[in-house]
Parts: sequence; C-alpha cells; structure tokens
Amino acid sequence: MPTKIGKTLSAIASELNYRAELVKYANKLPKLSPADRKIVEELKREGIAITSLDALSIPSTPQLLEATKSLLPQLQQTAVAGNLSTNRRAASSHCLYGNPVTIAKEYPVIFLWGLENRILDILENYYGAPVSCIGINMRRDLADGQQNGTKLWHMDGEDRKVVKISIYLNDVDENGGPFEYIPMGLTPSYKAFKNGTILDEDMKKVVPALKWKSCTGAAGTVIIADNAKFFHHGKTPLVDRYTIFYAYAYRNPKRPEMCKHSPWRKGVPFMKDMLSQRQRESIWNYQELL
Ligand SMILES: O=C(O)CCC(=O)C(=O)O
Ligand SMILES: [Fe+2]
Repeated sequence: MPTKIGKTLSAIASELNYRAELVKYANKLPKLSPADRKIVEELKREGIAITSLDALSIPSTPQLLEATKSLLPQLQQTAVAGNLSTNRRAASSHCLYGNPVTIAKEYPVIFLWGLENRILDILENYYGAPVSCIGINMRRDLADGQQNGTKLWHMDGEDRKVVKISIYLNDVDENGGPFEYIPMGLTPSYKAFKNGTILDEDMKKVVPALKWKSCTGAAGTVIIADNAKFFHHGKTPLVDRYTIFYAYAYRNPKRPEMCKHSPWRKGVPFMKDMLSQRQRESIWNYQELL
C-alpha cells in the first residue's frame, strides 16, 4: 500500500517528467499538413474535432473498411460469450468487445490504423510530446436500456490528456447512442455532483440538456476528442451502436494503473513482427506485453 508521502512524491516526479517532456519536444514535433494542423487547432480550442474517414484519408483506411466488413457481422451475431467477443462481464457491462487476439491475428489493420504515422503526428502535435496508445477496441454498445458504464457522464482519468478517436461503423442518429459532451467552458467539476454515478437527470440539474452537444453522424464519422477535458458519454442507445475506439496518453501516464486492464493488451504480442520502431515505442508498456 503506497504511503501518502510516497504518493505525493510520485505525483511530483510525474509532474516534473511531464514538464521536461514538453520542453524537450517543443521544437521537435512532426510537421503537419494544413488539414491536420486544423484538427490540432480545433482540439486545442474545443477539445474535440469531428471529421470523417474520407476527409482524413489515412493510407490504410480501405483495408480498415475491408476488415470491419468481415468483423462487423461477427460482432452483430455474437451472443454474450463466444469466439469473437470476450465475455461480457469480463470486458465491460455495457458493451461487447471484438476479441483482441482475433483482431491482432486476422485483422491487424484495425490496430495498426491507430498507429499510422499521420495519426501519431497529429496526436504528438496536440500533446506536445510523443504519445502512447493505451487501448484499441472494436465495440458494440448494447441497446439494453440501461445507463451504465461509459453511458454514465464522466471524464477520462488515465492522464492529463486522453484523446480518444472513435469511428462510427454504422449510421448513428439521436437513437443510435451518439457521443455527447458538455463543451469545455461549461463542463462542471465532479464536485457539482453528489457521487460519481452521474445519470442524465443529474447532469440536467447542473447543465441544461440544451447545452449538451450531440455527435450524430453517418458511418465513417471520426470523432477525435480529449475526453479528459470535458464530461462526456455515449447516449443510451435504442439500437446497438458499432464503433472502433483508439485511446492515447503521454508515454508516462499519470495513472498507469488505469491503463493496465484494457482488453487490447492481450492482442499486442501477436503483432510483434508487424510494428515499426516508432509503433513499438508508441504502445504503452509494450515490453511488458511480450
Ligand atoms: O460511447 C461513447 O461514445 C463514449 C465512450 C467513452 O466515454 C469512453 O470509452 O471512455
Ligand atoms: Fe470516456
């Protein structure tokens, strides 16, 4: 059990390390195209940038779409337990995850897309330092009528910045469980709530629903959001929603214990021979996974 002093010292060390990283990389960040620079500027200004697979045109997108075409029907047909999906309770209470070992072995492009140079370049410019990927999940959010898991309002806590890139794999309208967020300037502190379980009715009392932003969009919509910066959630869906989520942090995340349980970690060792040096360095705790 870490002592209070131990915790304080490690928080100070983490802060110093973080600041040193920013100074070290200030003049060494990758060059961006004007379009990618715009994404970084929007992220800095709003905490979110919404685009599409077409507009982003990442080189491996055609292969990614091919892979999801094969995987999607499997995830659609998956019962609570099965080959493709990990056990629902073990993974998460509100969604099914594509099996990370199956993905790494048969559809690695799903993981590799999130480690493409252009994606890393954009992220490094936003973070101001090299980043690490802390998780990738293909997921099916279940229309089970319950507001639980990431359908509850929350802010991501793994690090100072937690960018999640989500790709909608089906059209998502107001009934389809869109990503919703409270704009940065209006986002309250957790102290505004009685406890950490924040339902829609709790949020409404603090920020009127009219001020919430809802990210509906067609299949192929890409949401790049720093989920450490504002309250957000997936709206409780009336029909199942299919997405791929990519999550990132700094190389030394503030709360490493929160990064240790992502299901994708089981898939990483199977991609060993496909990864460039930069990609290996951009996977959090890569050496520990081998
Ligand atoms: O379901 C969503 O759109 C949001 C998911 C989320 O907040 C998370 O994965 O932390
Ligand atoms: Fe979140």
